[in-house]
Amino acid sequence: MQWGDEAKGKLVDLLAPQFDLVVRYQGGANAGHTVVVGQETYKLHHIPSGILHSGVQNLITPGVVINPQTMIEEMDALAARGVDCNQNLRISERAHLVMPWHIAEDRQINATAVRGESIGTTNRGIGPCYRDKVGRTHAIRMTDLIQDQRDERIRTVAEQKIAMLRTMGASDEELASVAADKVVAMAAGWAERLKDMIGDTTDLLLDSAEADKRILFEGAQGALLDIDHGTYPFVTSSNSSGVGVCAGAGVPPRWINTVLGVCKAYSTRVGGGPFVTELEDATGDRIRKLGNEFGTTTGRPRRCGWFDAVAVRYTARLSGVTRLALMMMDVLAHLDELKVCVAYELDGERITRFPSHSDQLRRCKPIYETIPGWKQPVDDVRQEDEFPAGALAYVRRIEELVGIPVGVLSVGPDRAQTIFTK
Ligand code: 2SA
Ligand code: MG
Repeated sequence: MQWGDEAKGKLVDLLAPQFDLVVRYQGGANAGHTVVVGQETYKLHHIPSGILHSGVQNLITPGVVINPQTMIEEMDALAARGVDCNQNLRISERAHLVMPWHIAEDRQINATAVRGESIGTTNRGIGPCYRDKVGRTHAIRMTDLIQDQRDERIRTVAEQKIAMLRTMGASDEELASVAADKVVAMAAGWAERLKDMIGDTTDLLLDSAEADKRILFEGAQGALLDIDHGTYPFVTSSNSSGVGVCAGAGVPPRWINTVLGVCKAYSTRVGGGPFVTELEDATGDRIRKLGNEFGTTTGRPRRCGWFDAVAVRYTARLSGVTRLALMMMDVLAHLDELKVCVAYELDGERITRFPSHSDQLRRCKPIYETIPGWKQPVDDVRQEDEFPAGALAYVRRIEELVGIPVGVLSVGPDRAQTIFTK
């Protein structure tokens, strides 16, 4: 519901046993989904967070962009810990490949100031890959990897990309990393390793929906990073809000009946762009420390701030959320006083609508309501009635402001630290 890192991975892992399929539908290796099982921590980037359950089929569908090298490394790391992806992971032949040149191009994007600020991407080649997908002339899809013309196709694109990168001022080292011979050889290895997993996930998904199988769609990043509906241009390059499910996965809207909107009990953002409730002070530092707010993929410190009900009300409505999951309640338990943003002041006017222009959003000042902290740890809470009254008052106020009931509360990273309320 916010800018990502709300702990979707934890919830997907927890809910997965109730489903037949877990489906990733957008984003790529920019995602960082953390799943904690007892003493073990798994950091997933490409692979759906249902992978730890052997009875669940995991799909990577057309809307995802795949870096095969990263994906194979992730599969190997899981295999070393006893998780076998060969049986229960399927990859769409329609999904696009993040190629080495996309990573080089991403660095150039980050070196460019957009409206006075760098977007601060994850450098995973996401934007350039989606750009080529939409542009069509330089794209390479999973299906190309297993066709006879693979080498020829890669060679043609590599040569054009090298010429382009040269004009963009890429270093010799960067140019060497995308040399045609090198990439052709790498692609042969990827094809060999992945060929048995590549297939028509759209057909499989439609068959599953028609057979009344239970399907869980796992979003990546956050709704405010959505390319069409987020804080453009400080967004990712895919539809990372709820509206992205259908196009990315390849399912018609009629099959979606429940939408769980995952949000933190406060806000974080990593990368550039406006952030109305940001705390650039000791309280922000405190939240970062208590919540261990550092990027899963890049290790970057996350910007921290108060819960923004204007923003979450917007994304909850946009995504058709039926229940909210309020995560990281344990972090707020340490603070004396909490604030929730109930409206913005824009150029002297009070608004509750989320502005579409990043410059307008930058000018917005938060209008806060102060709520007393409950100052009591909640890590050991296992039922709703065990929460301190102050914590429940906070939850009720968020429900009112966002207009959606909270159905899940999380008090820590462990599976057991999750309370289902309604
Ligand atoms: P990109 O790389 O083109 O998608 O970056 C564009 C913007 O999207 C943000 N973005 C993210 N924000 C939060 N979490 C993400 N995943 C990682 C994590 C991030 C990390 O889980 O921690 O490790 O830094 C993610 N992926 C993309 C990004 O910061 C840009 O603002
Ligand atoms: Mg994350």
